[in-house]
Amino acid sequence: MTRLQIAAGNWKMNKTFEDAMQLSRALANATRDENVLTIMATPSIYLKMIVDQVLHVPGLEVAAQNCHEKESGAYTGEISAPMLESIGVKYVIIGHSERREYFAESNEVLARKVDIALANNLIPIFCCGESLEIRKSGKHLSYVANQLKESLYHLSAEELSKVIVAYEPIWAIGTGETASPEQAQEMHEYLRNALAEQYSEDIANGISILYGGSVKPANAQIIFSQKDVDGGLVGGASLKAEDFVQIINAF
Ligand code: G2H
Repeated sequence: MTRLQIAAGNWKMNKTFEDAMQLSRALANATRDENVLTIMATPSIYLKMIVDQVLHVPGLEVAAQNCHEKESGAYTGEISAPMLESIGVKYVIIGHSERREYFAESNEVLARKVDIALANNLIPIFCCGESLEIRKSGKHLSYVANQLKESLYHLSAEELSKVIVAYEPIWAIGTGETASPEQAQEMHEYLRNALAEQYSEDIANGISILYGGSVKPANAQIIFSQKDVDGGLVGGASLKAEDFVQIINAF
């Protein structure tokens, strides 16, 4: 089965307005493989402007980096899934390890965020991954599979088929240290098998599983060439158009 290949840039809390618009313009105008779904997860304050800017650009989409678990209400400072849908955003990152760590987002909260995203026609990019401590204990495979279980397995097969999974080992995030291609493949294959067992082979084979954690132009190709790696969720290297374009073209 051919799965969607995806290069998603997670800008995190970077870029002022002018710089953000310049980066999205550069990506819109770049010579890049349009068969690779390219996603820019921008700071929420710029989402509407960037959605409008890239509206007719093939293969280029916009994601939010988070959404609240409730539809609406007295949650000062938060952004809801209906708000994102109303400005034309199609994707939302859910459960990034920085959200889990700094904002105490549990698997249960993330399950609700996945639900609210899907209910509002947003495609969740669901992040999972283990700490160095868990990797060293040798329990990383079951730990990450459990994150999927607790946040995704309540979904129907039809709902699950819409989700993109991103495996991001915490020890490789922003550290310059990358999981080896073999370590990435081992985890992706394990997760795909777990999804096949819970749902079906067909469904598991259709789900794009991205790798994240210090992906850069120099290592993208070898990581993306692994059988169960369908692309990357890229932080630091997505902040410069020339680097990110090299990553997009590395499939
Ligand atoms: C992991 C990744 C993007 P970086 O957080 O989600 O960031 O590529 O900088 O490690």
